[in-house]
Amino acid sequence: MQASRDSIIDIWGERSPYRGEWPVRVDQCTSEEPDHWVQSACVLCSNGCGIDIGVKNGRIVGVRGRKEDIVNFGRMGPKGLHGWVANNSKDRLTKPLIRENGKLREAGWDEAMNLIVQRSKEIIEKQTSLGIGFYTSGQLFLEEYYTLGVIGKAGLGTPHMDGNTRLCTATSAAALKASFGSDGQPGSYSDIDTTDCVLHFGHNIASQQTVLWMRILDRLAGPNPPKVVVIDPRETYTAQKATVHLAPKPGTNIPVMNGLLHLIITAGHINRAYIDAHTVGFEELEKIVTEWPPERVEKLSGVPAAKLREAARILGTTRSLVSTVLQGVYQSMQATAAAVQINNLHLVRGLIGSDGCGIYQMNGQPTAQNTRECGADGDLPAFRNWSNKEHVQQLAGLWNVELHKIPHWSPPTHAMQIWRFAEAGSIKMLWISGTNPAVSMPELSRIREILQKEDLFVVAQDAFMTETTKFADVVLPAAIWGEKTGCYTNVDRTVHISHKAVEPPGEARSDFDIFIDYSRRMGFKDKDGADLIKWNTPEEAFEAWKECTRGRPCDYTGMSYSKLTGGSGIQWPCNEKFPEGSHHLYTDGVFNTAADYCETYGHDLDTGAAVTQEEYKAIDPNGKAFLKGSDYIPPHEAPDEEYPLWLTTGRLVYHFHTRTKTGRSKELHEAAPDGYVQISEEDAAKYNIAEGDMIEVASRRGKIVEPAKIGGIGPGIVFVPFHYGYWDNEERPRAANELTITEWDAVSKQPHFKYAAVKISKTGGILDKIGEAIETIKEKFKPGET
Ligand SMILES: Nc1nc2c(c(=O)[nH]1)N[C@H]1C(S)=C(S)[C@@H](COP(=O)(O)OP(=O)(O)OC[C@H]3O[C@@H](n4cnc5c(=O)[nH]c(N)nc54)[C@H](O)[C@@H]3O)O[C@H]1N2
Ligand SMILES: Nc1nc2c(c(=O)[nH]1)N[C@H]1C(S)=C(S)[C@@H](COP(=O)(O)OP(=O)(O)OC[C@H]3O[C@@H](n4cnc5c(=O)[nH]c(N)nc54)[C@H](O)[C@@H]3O)O[C@H]1N2
Ligand code: SF4
Ligand SMILES: [Mo]
Repeated sequence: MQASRDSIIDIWGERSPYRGEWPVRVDQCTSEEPDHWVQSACVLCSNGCGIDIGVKNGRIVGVRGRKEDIVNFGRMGPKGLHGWVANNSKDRLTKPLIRENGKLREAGWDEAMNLIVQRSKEIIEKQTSLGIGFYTSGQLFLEEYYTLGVIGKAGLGTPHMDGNTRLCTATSAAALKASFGSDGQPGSYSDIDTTDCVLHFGHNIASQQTVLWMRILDRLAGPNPPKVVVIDPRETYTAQKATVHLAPKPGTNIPVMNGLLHLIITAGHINRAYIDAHTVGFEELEKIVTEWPPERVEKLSGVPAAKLREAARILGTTRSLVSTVLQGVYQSMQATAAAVQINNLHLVRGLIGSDGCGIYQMNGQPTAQNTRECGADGDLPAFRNWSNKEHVQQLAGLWNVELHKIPHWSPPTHAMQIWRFAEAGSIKMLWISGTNPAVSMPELSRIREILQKEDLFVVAQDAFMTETTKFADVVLPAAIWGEKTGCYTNVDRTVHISHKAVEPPGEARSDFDIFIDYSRRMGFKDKDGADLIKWNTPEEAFEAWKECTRGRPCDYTGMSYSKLTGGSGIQWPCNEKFPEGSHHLYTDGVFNTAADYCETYGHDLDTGAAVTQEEYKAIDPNGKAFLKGSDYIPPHEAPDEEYPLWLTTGRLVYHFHTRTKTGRSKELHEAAPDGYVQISEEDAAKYNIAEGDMIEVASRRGKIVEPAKIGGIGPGIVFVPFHYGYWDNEERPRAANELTITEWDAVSKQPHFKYAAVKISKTGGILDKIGEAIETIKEKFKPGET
């Protein structure tokens, strides 16, 4: 590989100290000199870096950052620089597979699709389309989600459609809706260029959004650097740069946030005029947080009162603030309630809608925003409200179908419930696309059992043979990034186009083509007998999508394929009023909460009970933001005598999820070849464990065996990266989700991957043959380097 730096060792590259305008630095990694470059964006995290794909002789041979892109100004991180090699990997799926006599065999597209259609029709005949469920991704393209969303809602009429975004950033959407009336990030990455303070809440940004972290590192190296507050139980790379690092016990985010808000309010560090003019609910919020003096917070969370005070002083006095929130909140106890407290912090201080003031209820996956926008998850397209009949009618008009065709008698089924219905037998066909639940869902023994059920017909659409496709009845080979054209939207609403650079391998087809093929074979029509799906190309789908967004918060009507091509990505809303897109939402302090406009009528943050349309109309905030408090609820499972330790799980800088892409890059694989269990020095001594010892971690649901990594974490807490499953190593149980719990947040329905009670023990030197891998881990991961 020829690269502008060795990003495995030098993760973030050279500093460009600045304040104001982030300088350009073009990062690149190629295996050969490309004969041409094709415009794209990276699909290995939600940061959405603008990149070009290098092509030679019809093959991808490298990538480089786009210097004109407002997201990255040319920069790339290790995953982006190396992950592309997976496209060329020899073990790509190239033909459909069908299960026959218990074994998968190759089949033609006609045979595979006809089988899916035949099964669909049989199920519909017996039990209506309620027997069919879809479990999709945060990694397909906008045009694919919209097509799938229309098929599910107006073709089949099933409410059972959701994505792995439920595991990922359902809480982001829920928190934004709860405070501001609709999804959509208020801020812009450009806020980092001038802000005085950054807060990372349950977000290891240094590892997980490496390029955004470069922007912060460059600010830290420049004039008037921002203060950095980090709330994370582990001493992550991010925490190492913190002005103040609060390390709460897992599941205690609410006490910490209530404590911070209490100190800020009692010190008088609030913007009363903003609160009065633009919010509702301050008194109730104040009442709840008053119960949380620092000493009480310390008792529950372990965060020293003095440190909490220091953080409150910084957050209470800063003149601008950028906050990021991610899985340490979204996948932990009281997820939505805790994420909402960040919105509250910005609202009570009036730090929103202007330069330097951004809230990023972060996304994780590159296209998660589009799953939510397009209605391929449990939302209606373009942030419409399923319990507002007029919104549903708008969609019926747009798609030219009867209102009753679109399921809106109850909330769309969330993923955890879809899996439950499959388990219970009422869902008979589950179509999985672009996700690997046999590694990424909680409580894997249960997921494997469901996937293997005799009476569940499983379709899995992927580029590789995975732990999930292994169990499918039909496997469809998917074309992926670089092999198809489409758009996607990153955290700060920047929309990028990714052009097709090369042909997919063998007979692999894009998800877009597969979904349209299904629709045609099923004969889905509108009410005049015309084809329901009226588009044949991604560009036509994009044009249809634009119409769907007209007048909604995520207005794309001012964009086009040609406008997105040639320069930078563009931030929505982009329409007549904002032809070049918009950096900020809510600049005028008017939020999307009006009863006829909002995406939700809201929920009780503690119980998840829905507010009805009548109740909402009675209190219509009509443009004011909600301040919503919440009191502490203890985690559903906590350490006890039998399982005395907290488990938490997460990520490493070098791998993306179940490693289907990053595990196929030699550089990334060798940088982090195996999983591990991170424990504190205190626990290592207590259990007589040395670095690299194989240890067993057991919960009530399963067990894994992993080498020990000591340090960088508090006593009583165990951390396991969740990347490692079985496609490349079946020797021992090692997937973190063997241990995790089937529980979810009351409001967002996002599962709780961030805590469970476990016990650990030494395995007594078995499995020595992977000693070499352990040596590499010891070398690569010094304590704290996570
Ligand atoms: N390298 C890499 N980057 C990625 C990904 C990847 O797989 N690899 N995936 C992408 C995706 S889809 C996502 S969703 C994001 C996720 O990005 P992050 O949310 O940053 O990743 P995690 O490691 O899951 O969790 C973040 C932190 O939460 C902390 N944590 C655990 N429990 C608690 C708690 O109770 N409270 C608090 N405050 N913190 C807690 C953990 O110690 C961890 O450091 O990353 C994206 N970027
Ligand atoms: N314990 C624990 N579990 C977790 C988490 C955690 O922090 N801890 N995090 C959760 C989060 S935030 C996430 S996002 C999930 C991620 O979990 P998954 O979604 O299961 O992870 P991926 O490995 O990204 O799976 C994506 C699959 O899609 C395939 N793919 C890629 N591109 C395309 C395409 O264009 N078309 C098709 N059809 N397939 C494609 C890839 O080969 C891969 O198999 O894991 C969740 N699970
Ligand atoms: S920060 Fe995310 S989007 Fe940017 S290069 Fe890295 S993985 Fe890709
Ligand atoms: Mo995610």
